Amino acid sequence: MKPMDQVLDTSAKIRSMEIRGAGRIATAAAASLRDFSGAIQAQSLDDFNREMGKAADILLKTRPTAVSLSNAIRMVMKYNAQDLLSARQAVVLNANRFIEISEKALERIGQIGSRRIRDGATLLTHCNSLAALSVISTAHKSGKKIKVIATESRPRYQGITTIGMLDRMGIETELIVDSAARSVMNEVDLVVVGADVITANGTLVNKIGTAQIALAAHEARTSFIVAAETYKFSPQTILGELVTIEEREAGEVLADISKYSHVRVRNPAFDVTPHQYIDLICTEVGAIPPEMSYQIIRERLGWEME
Ligand code: RI2
Repeated sequence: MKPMDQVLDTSAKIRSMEIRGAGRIATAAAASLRDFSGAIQAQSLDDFNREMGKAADILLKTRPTAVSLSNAIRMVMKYNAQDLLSARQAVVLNANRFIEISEKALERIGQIGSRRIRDGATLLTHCNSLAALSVISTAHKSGKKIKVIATESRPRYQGITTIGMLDRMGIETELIVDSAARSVMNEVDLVVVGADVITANGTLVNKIGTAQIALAAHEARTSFIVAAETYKFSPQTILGELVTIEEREAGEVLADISKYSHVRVRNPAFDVTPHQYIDLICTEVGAIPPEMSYQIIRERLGWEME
């Protein structure tokens, strides 16, 4: 396999969602750049920089919403080497550091977030988020008796992955269709979801359906928390940049559209939950109100006005 084929293969898997989840696509991209840096036959530092730039670009274009991807790529590509050997070493170091930080963050989010869960609580989660599941599994492992209601998360049914994971942990679980969220909300003590992007003002961008769950939780006075590593916060939003919402193929929603001549299927993959509906964001550096997102970006992502 040529070095670039490995990058193209990882990119195809991210695009098709064989590799999915904001955290997992970020670590997969970091690992892909690391392996690529060791495999390319660059003759000079300029060659190396050019090839790394191409690979980073390909990975960056796979999915447009999750900022974890661009943050991970930026962290890996932040090398300022004088020669080829040190450039390679820096990329490997950066990538491995990112992957390690990401794993540790999940553990810490679990510890911090699980403190919000009381014994006997019923939780609701949407889609499949490793960060949200870390909160849930840590609460379970600490001996709290919990029940989880999981949505299917149409159209890709990531909820089925979630119930599989909950089942393997031995957690009492109920599966509902997405539109049943309001019907069960009065039984729910706490909603916990992951994040694809958190903006400078604490707005959450997450799997389609999250916003109406947040709205239902707000109306039912049910707590709504987000579990997210700090690399899910978007530095670009400080500059006023809007988050691009990925629109995926119609075929994910309706297999055969050809028999309808006046119908267009829309398939936005994410939606936007305003910060007013979020009680807390659990990150690896602490549980913060959404309004503190700006500080997280300034302090954790080394963001500088350019
Ligand atoms: P973790 C997923 O996106 C979901 O929206 C999920 O809430 C979010 O990433 C975060 O997941 P998709 O790839 O990083 O399924 O917490 O579109 O695993």
